Parts: sequence; C-alpha cells; structure tokens
Amino acid sequence: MNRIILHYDMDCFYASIETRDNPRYKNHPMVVAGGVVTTANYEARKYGIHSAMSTFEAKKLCPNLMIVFPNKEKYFKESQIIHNLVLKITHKIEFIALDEGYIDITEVIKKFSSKEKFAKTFRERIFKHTGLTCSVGIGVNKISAKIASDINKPFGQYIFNSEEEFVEYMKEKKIRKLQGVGEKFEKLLNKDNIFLVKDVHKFSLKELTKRYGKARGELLYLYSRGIDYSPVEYDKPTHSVGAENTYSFSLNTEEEINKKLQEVFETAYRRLKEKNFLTKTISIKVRYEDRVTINKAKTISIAIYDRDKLFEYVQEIFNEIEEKSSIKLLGVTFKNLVEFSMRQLSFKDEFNSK
Ligand code: TTP
Ligand code: MG
Repeated sequence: MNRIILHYDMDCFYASIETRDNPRYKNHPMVVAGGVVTTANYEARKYGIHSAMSTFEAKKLCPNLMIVFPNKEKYFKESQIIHNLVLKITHKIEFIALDEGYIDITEVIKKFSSKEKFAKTFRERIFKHTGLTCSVGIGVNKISAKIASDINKPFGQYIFNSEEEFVEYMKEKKIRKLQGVGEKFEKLLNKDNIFLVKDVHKFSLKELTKRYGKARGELLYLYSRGIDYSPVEYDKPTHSVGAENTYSFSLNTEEEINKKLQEVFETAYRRLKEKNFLTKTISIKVRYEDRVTINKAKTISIAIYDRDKLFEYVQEIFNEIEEKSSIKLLGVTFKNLVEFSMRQLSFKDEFNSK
C-alpha cells in the first residue's frame, strides 16, 4: 500500500527558543554555544558559522556575535511540548531527535483537502502553541520526507508525490546528500567516480554490494532510487525513555568516553525516574564519524530502577562493543518500562525490612 510520510524539523531549534524568550537576539547574529556552537541562527549562518564550530572561530567570523549558553533542560521540555502537540494528530509518530520526527499520515491526511494544506496547518499549529517555526516535508517514505523538509527551510514545506519525483529532484545532487553517506564514504565513492546521485544508477545492485558491502551497497541502490520500506516505528517513544548526545569532536580516549557515557546515562536515568518507571531493557547507541551506528541491548528478567545497577549494565554492554574510538554520538535508552506503582513500593519496603 502506498504510504504518506511526513517529516518535521524545527528551525535552528535551540536558537529559536532562546530568541522567543529574549527578543533582543531577534535579527541579530547569535549562537547557542558553550565551547562549541550547537546551533547558529540564520543571521549568523550568513557569516559561515555552523554547528560544531568552536565558539572562538565563530566570534572571529562575526565579532559582534551574541553567544547564549545552552540550557538543555529547557530544550528538552520544549521538545516534550511539541511531542504532545503532534501526538494529538496521531500516535503514528517516531521521534528521532528533540526537534524532529517522522509521522505516518496515510490515514489522517484523508480528512484534509490536500497534502499542502495538511503541511501548512501542521506548521501553523506548532507555531501558534510554541512560538517556534518548523519545516515540513511530505514524501512516500522516510528518506523522501526527510529530504523534503530541508528544501524550504525555514518555516517552509515541500512535497514529493512519488518515488519518481524524488529521483528527479535528487539526481543532480551530491551523493553526500543521501542519508547514510558520510564524509568517509563520500570520499571512497568519489574515488570511484561517483559524485552525484545519478552516478549510482549506472551500477547494478550486485556491483554495488560487491564493491561496498551488503549494507552500504543496498543503501546506495535503494535510496538513490527513492526506495525505502522502513516503517515509522511509532511504538518506540511511549515504550522507552532515554537520552543521547552528539559530540562536535570525536571521542577517542577511554577517559573521555567514560565521562560522556556517564553523563548521558545520568540524563536518561533522571528521565526514567521523573516518569516513575522501572526498566527491563537497557540499550546503548553508538555512532561513529562515518555515521555507522550500533545499537546493543540487554534485557533482564525483573524490572529495576536501581541507579548503580543500571549503570553497571550500561558499562557491561558498552564493553562488548569492539570499536571504541571516533565516536560522535552516545545514547542510553531504557525500554520495556513498568510503571512504579505504590504496590511495588510497599513490596520493596516490606522486602527491605526483613
Ligand atoms: P538540527 O536540526 O541539525 O539543526 P537546527 O534545528 O539548529 O537548524 P536547522 O534549522 O538547520 O534544522 O539540530 C537540532 C538541535 O540539536 C540544534 O538546535 C542544536 C542541537 N545540535 C547540537 O547540539 N549539536 C550539533 O552538532 C547539531 C547539528 C545540533
Ligand atoms: Mg532542526
């Protein structure tokens, strides 16, 4: 069955929140940054300032740049508000970051006169309730929706009605634009004279998998043709709680990795506690410089909420991962959640008193 998938992505998310709360940043080049820039507003981007650049370098490019220290808790709360708003439309949503998500709108779109109208209503609704703008893409699957949401940023929208429309749009674009093609893979492809998306079309699936391995070969073959069957995994958010961090510099030493792993664990754990959950499944996500991502999980038989025990599991799972360098993202997620009821509390107390 043909699907209709929407992808939304908030516009310069952290910077928009700070500007909404402090209008003196409006129309002025501004970044949200500690030592490195997490995001730059559109005025600052005109100077060539972008995420992951050092604040020092950004200031050199634009001496009167305003710098706001990140307040991650605030951005997380804002993200929850947005999630709840979107959940009022349908529950078929996969939130993939604080500021973006995929929605399967195949059914709900039927109540609207057109995809254009739906996308516009969606953007206006988020703006009305949060004072923040987002961009929307509608496609026939996740990859086309994600590319679409980036086309008319900020506060814009774009629609692909078929795989063919997507292929037509993508064919002259750089191969790097395809999801899953990172810096390293791009270099490798360039060496083989593959620069644009259309250059992949010359090769058969067999040739591509032979050259670049099964996963990467299939990815090139399918995505360049606008084919993506992956579902919107909408059960995920309500069944899990966690946190993840992207780093502007790769983590390489054991010491820095441990520190960051503990940090992200603490955030995930706090969220687990805030929601009053116990967990049975502890899952870790690691993404490397070349965007290869590993997920590893452990499921235990009895749900627990003990901080130290959970962190022990996190470390145990992480130790099983072979590659421990060039890390760009770490995430910890708890799944298989069980609500922490009073009955369990008293049971635990009873247990302890004996
Ligand atoms: P993005 O959606 O990548 O960027 P953005 O929302 O700031 O801008 P755009 O309008 O282009 O979508 O990231 C969302 C938020 O995640 C961003 O506001 C800040 C944070 N972030 C980091 O902390 N570090 C990073 O390296 C990146 C890319 C984002
Ligand atoms: Mg964004």
